[in-house]
Amino acid sequence: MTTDHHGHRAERTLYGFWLSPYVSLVAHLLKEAELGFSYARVSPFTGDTMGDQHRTRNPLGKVPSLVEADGLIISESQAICRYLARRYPAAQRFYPCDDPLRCAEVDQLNDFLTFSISGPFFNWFVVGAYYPQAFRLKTEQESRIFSILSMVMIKGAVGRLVGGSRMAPFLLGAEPSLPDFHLFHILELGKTFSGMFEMPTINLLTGDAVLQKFYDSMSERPSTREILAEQVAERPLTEREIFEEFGKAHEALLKQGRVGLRAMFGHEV
Ligand SMILES: N[C@@H](CCC(=O)N[C@@H](CS)C(=O)NCC(=O)O)C(=O)O
Repeated sequence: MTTDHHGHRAERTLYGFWLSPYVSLVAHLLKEAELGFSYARVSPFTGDTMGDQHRTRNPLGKVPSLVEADGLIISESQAICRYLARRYPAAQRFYPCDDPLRCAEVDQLNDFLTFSISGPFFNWFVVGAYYPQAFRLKTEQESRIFSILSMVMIKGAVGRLVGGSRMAPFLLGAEPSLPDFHLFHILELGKTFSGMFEMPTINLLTGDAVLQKFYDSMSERPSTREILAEQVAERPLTEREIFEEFGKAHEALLKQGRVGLRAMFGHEV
């Protein structure tokens, strides 16, 4: 049984770190559905996600993982959110799995977001800035080309999403649902990391009034404010881990990776 930071017995524990958009997405649904949880930090930057302890929660070595009081363990943010809605009626307001028609509407947005925006966005940021800076890779030219192509693809997909949704101010109208939380955390990642990695183009809010209105409406929600405050509080630790510890924790992986990159790019990396 886990305990919260006041030492009380906690019902469930969310493992991960606040700056992860996927961890924050799950936290968002938990908070909106008023499902209490405690938080335990597991960081990929120090190698903890690949450690034995976390691999018992998720053999794939990713966060978030959610552990329930009855021992159930589940990973993958979308799977966790769907599970919560199926088990707890309070979460169905945001993922209406009891209503096939409304749920289909939510699912199609979630799937588009995951496949065409969130995954490619993550790769854009990892290949374009995060790995090159954290590992000090000499791949400026290659990373720049990847970044430009990613930007074109992702901005196009975001344009389709916004153009094809109600945006009043949320994707499906006046009330938010799961894809709104997902979109918000992609936008927030772009906003935060564009500054941290000096990569202005990944801030998708720049110059987009409709997305900005969506972002502002999401930001007014108490759940969002709480999550953003946690992110701000944890940011110095996360920055230190990314820029000072990440390379050291992944030296073995890096050694192999450099050989491959050198062979592909034809120069030292
Ligand atoms: N599809 C997963 C993505 C989770 C993910 O990529 N999490 C990152 C942190 S933002 C992670 O655990 N990275 C560690 C690694 O890839 O080794 C989800 O939605 O939960």
